[in-house]
Amino acid sequence: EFSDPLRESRLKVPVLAEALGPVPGGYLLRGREVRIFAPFASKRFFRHGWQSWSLTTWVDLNFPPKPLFPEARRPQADDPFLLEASEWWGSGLGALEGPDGKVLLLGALGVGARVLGREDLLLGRYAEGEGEWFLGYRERMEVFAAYGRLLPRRLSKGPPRLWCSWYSFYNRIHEALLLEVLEEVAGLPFEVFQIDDGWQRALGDWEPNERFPRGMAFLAERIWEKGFRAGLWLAPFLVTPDSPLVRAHPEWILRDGEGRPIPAGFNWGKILYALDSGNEEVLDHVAGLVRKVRAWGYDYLKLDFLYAAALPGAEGEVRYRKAMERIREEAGEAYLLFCGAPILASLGLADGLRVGPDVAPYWDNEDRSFWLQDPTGPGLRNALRTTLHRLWLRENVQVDPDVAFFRSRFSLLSPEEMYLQEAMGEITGFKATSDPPSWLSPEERERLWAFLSRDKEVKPLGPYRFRVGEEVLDYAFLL
Ligand code: 9PG
Repeated sequence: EFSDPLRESRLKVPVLAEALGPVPGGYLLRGREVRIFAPFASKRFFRHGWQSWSLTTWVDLNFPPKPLFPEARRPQADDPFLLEASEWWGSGLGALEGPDGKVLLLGALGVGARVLGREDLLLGRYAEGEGEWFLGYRERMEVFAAYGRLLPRRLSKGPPRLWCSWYSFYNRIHEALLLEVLEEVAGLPFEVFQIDDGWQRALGDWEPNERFPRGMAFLAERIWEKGFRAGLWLAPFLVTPDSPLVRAHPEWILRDGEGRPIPAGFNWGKILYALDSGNEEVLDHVAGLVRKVRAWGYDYLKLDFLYAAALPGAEGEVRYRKAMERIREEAGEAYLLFCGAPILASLGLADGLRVGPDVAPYWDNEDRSFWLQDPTGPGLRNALRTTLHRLWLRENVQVDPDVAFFRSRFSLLSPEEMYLQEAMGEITGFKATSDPPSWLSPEERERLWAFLSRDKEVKPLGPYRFRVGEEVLDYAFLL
């Protein structure tokens, strides 16, 4: 079928799809595969990465995507299909820039879709079954907003202000250390004290290790006593080949047609496997885990490496969504922060959603970003770039730009760099840090106090420019 759905924007765009009719800001299409023939040659494609850490930015169509190394890390960097392709594909949506600066956007309304971008073509395809699509041609911010209005929403009240153990102590946490920090943060207006990776015995063995001799319920109680909600990190669908769970239930591992485990990445010096989120016993196990940590007293759960539940990629998103619906049900009113999570398939279920790679107390790791061609590694530049291109999701979910740094101690960041991340906390409303107050100078402590206790007025001046309080910030230089 051939139609002209964008007549009102005076752009004649041939479309190969079933046309459903106009919606605010654009047009609705239907089909397993849809083709949009742009009547112009665009130099740039909006490439949307699959999960939290995946590259999301405008890419130059004159240069094909570069392979990411080492290969073993690809499953945790993006939808593996996107990284193997020789052309630019995005996850769920894609867009081209028109000659007048407006943006032609094609976005799936269902889960499990990919979009190919060429200078004069957007090709959308659902990995399985068919579904609906939004098509619009508008000013950049308007067209993304129009698309977002058609996606699921879950807007919980008041994005949290939290202390997270990861970006200071990484997995070297222990009970005495956390109790010490808890004393230090007690005077500050945090809401959540979140324990990150390092408390568990092993992936798949979610009991406290020997560094937490009095157990996790004990710590949760101390946290509540100080007036905070207790938060805990989990990677519920991830295991390593030596996890006790793998020995007990080899049939729970996600495998390909030949029975080989599907690679889920490489981290903590080990190769990673995924639990099969389509297996009812796995879902019972994960639901039991959520019930257990809730009973310990944790009502803020950081659910990490969630892409594992959707592997091998877009094909797994329907299964992922069903699994996460089950977790949402089990978690009740607990705040769920999804991390390393397929973005579009998480909307409507997550309270908070990490929308970029990890920050770090440095700007960029060039060994990784340049030589290994990996834009998903920790570092402030990578984190800010992808977060900036996902701010349009603010109307659908609380977007987490990751923690801000206030410390000059143990950090390579300049004050200007730190401020870019602090302001992102104001822009998103999601305010977190890992700095223990004892690492801060009196001025830095004052700054953290101000960050937590009042919200600055934020006014978007363009896609990368914001007025934050009295200052104007322009992030365009880092793209
Ligand atoms: C704990 C951390 C923190 C952090 C999460 C996640 O190899 N990787 O690609 C990779 C990406 C992110 C990552 C770890 C490894 O960090 O984002 O906040 O919770 O896990 O291990």
